[in-house]
Amino acid sequence: MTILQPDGPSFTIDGNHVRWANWEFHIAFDMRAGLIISLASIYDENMDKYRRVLYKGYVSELFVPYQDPSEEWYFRTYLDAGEFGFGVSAVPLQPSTDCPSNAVFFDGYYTTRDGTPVKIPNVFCVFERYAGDIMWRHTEAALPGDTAEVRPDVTLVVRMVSTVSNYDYIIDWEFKQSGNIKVVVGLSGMLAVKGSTYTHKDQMKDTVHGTLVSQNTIGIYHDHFVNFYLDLDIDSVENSFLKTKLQTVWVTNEKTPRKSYWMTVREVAKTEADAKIHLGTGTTEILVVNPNKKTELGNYFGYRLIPESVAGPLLWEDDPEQIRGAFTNYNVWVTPYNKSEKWAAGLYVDRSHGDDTLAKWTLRNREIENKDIVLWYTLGIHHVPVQEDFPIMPTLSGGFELRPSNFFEYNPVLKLKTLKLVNWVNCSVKA
Ligand SMILES: *[C@@H]1O[C@H](CO)[C@@H](O)[C@H](O)[C@H]1NC(C)=O
Ligand SMILES: *[C@@H]1O[C@H](CO)[C@@H](O)[C@H](O)[C@H]1NC(C)=O
Ligand SMILES: [Cu+2]
Repeated sequence: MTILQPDGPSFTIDGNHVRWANWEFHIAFDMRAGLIISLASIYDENMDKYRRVLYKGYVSELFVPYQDPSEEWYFRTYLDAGEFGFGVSAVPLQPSTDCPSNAVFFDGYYTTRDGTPVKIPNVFCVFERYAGDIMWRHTEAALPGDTAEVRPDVTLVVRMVSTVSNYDYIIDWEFKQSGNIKVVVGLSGMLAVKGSTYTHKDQMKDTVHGTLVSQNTIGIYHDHFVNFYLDLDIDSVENSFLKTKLQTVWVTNEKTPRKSYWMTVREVAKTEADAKIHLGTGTTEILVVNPNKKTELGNYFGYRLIPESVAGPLLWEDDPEQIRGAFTNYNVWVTPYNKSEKWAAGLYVDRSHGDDTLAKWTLRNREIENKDIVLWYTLGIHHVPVQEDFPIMPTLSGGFELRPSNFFEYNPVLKLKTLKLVNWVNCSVKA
């Protein structure tokens, strides 16, 4: 496979600053969080300036509770960032396989307890991706000759892989010219397995807490919860959090043949309690707006969170393990910015009792309207192992997207030119 960029990549790197197409942002390595994206701003052609979207975003914690209550397994309820270090566990990316051949690599540094610097070479890669996707298109059938306009979607990906003992987490931050930021967490690696005398499912009489994935080998049920800290600054620091419910309205008058339609009911979250959301229970749009700035048409500048994964915890809230992993009690939380509140399960999580978690902080029920706010989103995957996950699991992905919502006056990629196609005859001859 060949990827050719004869004029080089179309991003520039200045220290840890990356500029590409209409985006600019900063990347940093942190022992605990791994990849940190900050100061992400997008150029607005209409206003002729860069506009801030994300002040800071990173993986704040992971919670991986195994579902086997036996003596040897009950305590396996890992908090991967706080206990192991999601950054310390990051691995050097292999050129051309972990990242495509047009990728540019960054090294990461951290210090050991005695102050010795340690380098993780190739800890991040940055590359332009064209995967054959469509950015936007339309065929105007009413015009002669079926006039069609299509723009292919070229995006920029920042990648890190963290191998926390048995599992490999692939973290991608993908920037799109449309203003979307797509974050994908891919799971691969090895299952945590338990030895057993069973070699066939028919022998399994007592309760086993998983799936027989190979002879004498049980893949234990577990969850993966990944919490993202998202300090959005939608075109400046003071923002508000809105929940928009889509509600069905039943028609009672005779003026329309319709029996029903839906309307939006918008609610501004005034305090932290208003902003706790269980996803999957209703149709709610999650929106961060700048309540002080509107488009020319009068809509607040905003960005939506589009969650792909809506799983929540299945443990009792008073289970000691769930108290430690209480940041999973809701998929979405909003807090006022506080420099001491960075880690969803607390600063010191090892053998913690859950005294310093999102669930505790938000009990103060602070005001969050028109303030510097932080959005916390937990992506969850319930993992019932299957034989195909053994011995190495093909990547399973989950993610979310941040998408402009009345942030621009109109489609920001409308004026983009289409790609110029080049036939590299020599290249195919060599191959
Ligand atoms: C900031 O967070 C810390 C830790 O949760 C807390 O002790 C402190 O009171 C918070 N400050 C404010 C202003 O909420
Ligand atoms: C293709 O190969 C020919 C002959 O070797 C050379 O003259 C030409 O510059 C090459 N074209 C490209 C695009 O590399
Ligand atoms: Cu798993």
